[in-house]
Amino acid sequence: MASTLFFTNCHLSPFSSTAAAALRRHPIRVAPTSLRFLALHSAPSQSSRVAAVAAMGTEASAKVIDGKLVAKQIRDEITAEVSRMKEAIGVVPGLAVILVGDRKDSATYVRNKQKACEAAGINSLEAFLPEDSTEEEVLNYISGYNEDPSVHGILVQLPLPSHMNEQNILNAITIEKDVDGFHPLNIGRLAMRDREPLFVPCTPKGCIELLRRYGVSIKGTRAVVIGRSNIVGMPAALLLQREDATVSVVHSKTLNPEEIIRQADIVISAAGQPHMVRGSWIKPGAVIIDVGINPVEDPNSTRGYRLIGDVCYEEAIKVASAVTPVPGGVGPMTIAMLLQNTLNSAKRIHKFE
Ligand code: NAP
Ligand code: LUD
Repeated sequence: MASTLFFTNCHLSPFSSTAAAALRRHPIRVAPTSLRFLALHSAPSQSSRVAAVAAMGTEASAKVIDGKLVAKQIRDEITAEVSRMKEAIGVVPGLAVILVGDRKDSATYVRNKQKACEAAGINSLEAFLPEDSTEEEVLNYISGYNEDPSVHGILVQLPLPSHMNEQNILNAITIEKDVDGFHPLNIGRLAMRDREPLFVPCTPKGCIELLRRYGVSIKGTRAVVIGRSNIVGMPAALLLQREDATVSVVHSKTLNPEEIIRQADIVISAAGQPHMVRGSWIKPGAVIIDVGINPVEDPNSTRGYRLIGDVCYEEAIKVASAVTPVPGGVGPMTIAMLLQNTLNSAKRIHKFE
């Protein structure tokens, strides 16, 4: 888990922007929500349509977007495809994960990925390297996995220890096995018109998939992405733009974040700031995807902390038309998308439709 723990709730959250402080002095009243964006469109399958409608509930209150449920559905679909492929051509998809160091949060995520692979019938290989490993050692593992025909996806869990050059390491993964979608060639293609990346980064892909499975139409909407990191914010903005949203990106130097966020029909927040987005920052009826995972002290929890999002959930649920919870929102989708990318990689390499 990250080293800094905060104690916060919606009212005590440590706001980092001066604009946020100004907003607290002049709170803005919001009208009741509308369900403008929850008409189902081109839902992918009857079962997910049904689940989406069921999870949406009634118009009276905002809907919880159940990432855990959707991720489970996707993992079930993947399990069936993995077994169809194995029966047809005798190939089992393989994912290699490299974890350097002993960060607790990274170890948890890698363990969850490993378990999800096993459950779906995907072969999972792990390299656990000590914190003081050299960059060369990591590069050696990558070239081994690049050459290994039983490996269809390679993931180096981030962040890496500070003595390592992340760019060198991510660039070394062959783009055909770059199931994280972080290789500059994959990101470049994502950014360009009429180009197709081989893989799209899992967390932003999971956000879009949640919107799709909940029937939220993106085309023509105003979307705001909070955060511009290589792994979430930037690719999320590119994906929304590819889906024909008009996209603004808010970052730590943005002067009036809440003013911009309040115009958004869709918000994807990936700032890593506990409960930064208040109810009064949200346009009534907006759809809120909270990527943030922030540990806060909680003496009632066995772990001594719990996880909260970037968005003040209790306030957002009263204003938005739909909100993802933390945990149980985007996190499980990240893992489901990783399995999907790994399966697709194996299918592409073995030309299996
Ligand atoms: P990151 O690399 O630290 O990037 C954070 C981004 O947020 C930066 O672009 C930063 O702006 C911006 N930011 C920071 N404070 C802000 C503020 N007060 N107002 C507006 N923007 C602000 O983090 P990340 O890797 O993208 O992760 C973001 C959060 O998502 C974290 O909580 C992380 O744990 C979580 N996460 C969750 C998943 C999942 O599967 N659910 C996956 C990945 C990450 P600057 O660019 O100006 O510094
Ligand atoms: N590095 C990721 N670093 C961190 N949450 C994840 C993540 C699952 N190369 C690379 O997997 O995609 C990556 N590729 N990331 N992350 C974060 C990021 C990486 C975050 C959360 C979860 C993966 C997850 O399962 C659960 C939830 O939100 O419900 C909670 C899990 C818990 O600790 O209880």
